[in-house]
Amino acid sequence: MTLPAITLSSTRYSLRDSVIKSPIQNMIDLRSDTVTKPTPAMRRAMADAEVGDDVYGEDPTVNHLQERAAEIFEKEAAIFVPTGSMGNQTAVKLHTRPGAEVVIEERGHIFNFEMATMSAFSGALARPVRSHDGSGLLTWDEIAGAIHKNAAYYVAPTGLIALENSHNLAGGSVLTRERTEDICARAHEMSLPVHLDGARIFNAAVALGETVAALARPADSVMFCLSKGLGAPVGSMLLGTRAFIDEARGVRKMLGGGMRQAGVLAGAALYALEHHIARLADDHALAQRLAEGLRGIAELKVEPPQTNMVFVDARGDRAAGLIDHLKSRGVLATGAYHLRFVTHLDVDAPGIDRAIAAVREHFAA
Ligand code: TLP
Repeated sequence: MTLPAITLSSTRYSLRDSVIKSPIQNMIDLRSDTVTKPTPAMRRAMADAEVGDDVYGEDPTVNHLQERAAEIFEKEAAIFVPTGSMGNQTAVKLHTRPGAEVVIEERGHIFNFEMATMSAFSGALARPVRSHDGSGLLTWDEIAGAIHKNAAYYVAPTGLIALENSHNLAGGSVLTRERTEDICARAHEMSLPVHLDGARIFNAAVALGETVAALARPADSVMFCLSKGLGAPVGSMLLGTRAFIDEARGVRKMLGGGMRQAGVLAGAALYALEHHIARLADDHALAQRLAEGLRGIAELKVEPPQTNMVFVDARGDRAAGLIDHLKSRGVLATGAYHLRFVTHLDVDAPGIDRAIAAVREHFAA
């Protein structure tokens, strides 16, 4: 069978057309901070990046990124992974044995939004824990109550404690350095490792006035995302001891995450680490602006934002259809009655004001 020849000119859209005609263009896209596009300067850094085959460890830009991330976090080593989920699940795999439990806050991303990978891939079982004050930020006592250590032989042993900072589904809330230190010190007394899902740890650090190194220091491993508030198009990092990262390389390959000339992505990541950290404060200010603008609408309960997320409870008949109304006004958010709005480097104050106006218009009708 002869396949028809496909030439670039015969494809329906050129790359440029698809960018220009994307239906999402000109929308105020507050669904997530994952939606950002690389800036022109970031694209230049990508184009200029030296590359090699990273499966052979020969991509100089990836190597530089890994060294730079380890330096910033004051950890021994780092590995570049395509996604935050892969970074988290690589850590779960390395810290646990099949049949072990992972103690995690009940709204944790690793438990709720990474399929059932911890069971399918690592044979681990989540032991979700509710924070009694509803904050999503567990205390040591709450964690301790869920740990099985030297329990009866028919009880699954705890293998890992997983923390999240900032905690996405708990409103982008931040775990303080002191709380993290306390949890990790007590876990280590019991010889239990702690993994920190720091997808947005730079947001937490900016909000708390801490360094990411201080927030991550007591944890055995930490994952952070480059493709969220930092604005890179792809990629996350997993950090820990050198021995842990050496093993992580094999797990990443098992998961299909061995990348080749990934330096073009690492170039964007290095640019983001250089230029996009301090500006996260602007995203936090925009979240405050949005929360302020939504206050006083009777049908809404607005949670005070701590970082770049605004969660809003919209109850009652009049709240129905809010998300569709927003879409019709060019504003995107996620959720139906529990809405999430996320600020990031591709939205500005006029965009936020447009979102506020669209919500107000819905309830004024
Ligand atoms: N979060 C995404 C969705 O999956 C919900 C988002 O839009 O917020 N940890 C945390 C705390 C995350 O929020 C996410 C992504 C991940 C891990 C996974 O990162 P990716 O999407 O790169 O696998």
